Amino acid sequence: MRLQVLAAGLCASTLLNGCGLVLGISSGEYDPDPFGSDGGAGGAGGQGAGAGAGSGQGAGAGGAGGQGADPEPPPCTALLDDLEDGDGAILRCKDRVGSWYTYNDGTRGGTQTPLPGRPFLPIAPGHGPSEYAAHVAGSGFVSRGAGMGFDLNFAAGGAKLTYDASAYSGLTFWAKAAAPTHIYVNFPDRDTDREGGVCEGSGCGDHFGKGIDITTEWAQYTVMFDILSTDGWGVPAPPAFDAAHAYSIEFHTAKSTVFDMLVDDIAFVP
Ligand SMILES: [Ca+2]
Ligand SMILES: [Ca+2]
Repeated sequence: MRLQVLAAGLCASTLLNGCGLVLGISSGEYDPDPFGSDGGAGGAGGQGAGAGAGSGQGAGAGGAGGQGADPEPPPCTALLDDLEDGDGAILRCKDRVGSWYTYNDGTRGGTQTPLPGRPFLPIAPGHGPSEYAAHVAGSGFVSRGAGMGFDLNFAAGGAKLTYDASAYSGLTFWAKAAAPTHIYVNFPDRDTDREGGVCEGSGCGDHFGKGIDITTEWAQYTVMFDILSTDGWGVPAPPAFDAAHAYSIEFHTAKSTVFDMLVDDIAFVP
């Protein structure tokens, strides 16, 4: 894959106050409301969201409550999650509901924290002065690797559905790792996720994504949808990232990677 990460300095998002933010920003420059989503940190607090921990195969253990009985969810902002409510569900909005999960290739002897299917709880501290970030660590996965991610339209007890992200042009987030680590930001969609019914057997999982190098300091990364690519082994070969039918967003490590990483303040780029 071509390495073409757009750093925050490109001002890809007008919602980001810090157009001048560059890699390695000091915590003292943290903007507590970087996405202009006033009240966003508490947006999911009243939804009864539990400690979701769905793997790719199952619904989260918590989720955002039953459908139909809830009051009208708040309108969507570009912010997907800042982890500040301390649970495993992404911020709920009118169209988005989902939980964080971890996954791996099932290599015997591989280790991962948290394990797939177990509650996914944010850990402290988070990016800047924030309290929480998403965390995954592990090693020993020698075939397809491992990672963490969250679904965009998968309520507990319901069906895993696609989300229409076509109004957005990319994704931005903050990340750091215990040691410099090459990761992929992947976007499972209708063509590459088994759930979509398009890909075939072992030809599923070649998601559109982008490789980036995260460092030991918090830094912001932006990945635009129009530069995503696959590895080329998907069957049938998916034509292009289908942003109108996205299932999930994953922070993936390739096979045989030792990983211990944090992700926070994940948002779509308008
Ligand atoms: Ca949450
Ligand atoms: Ca946070």
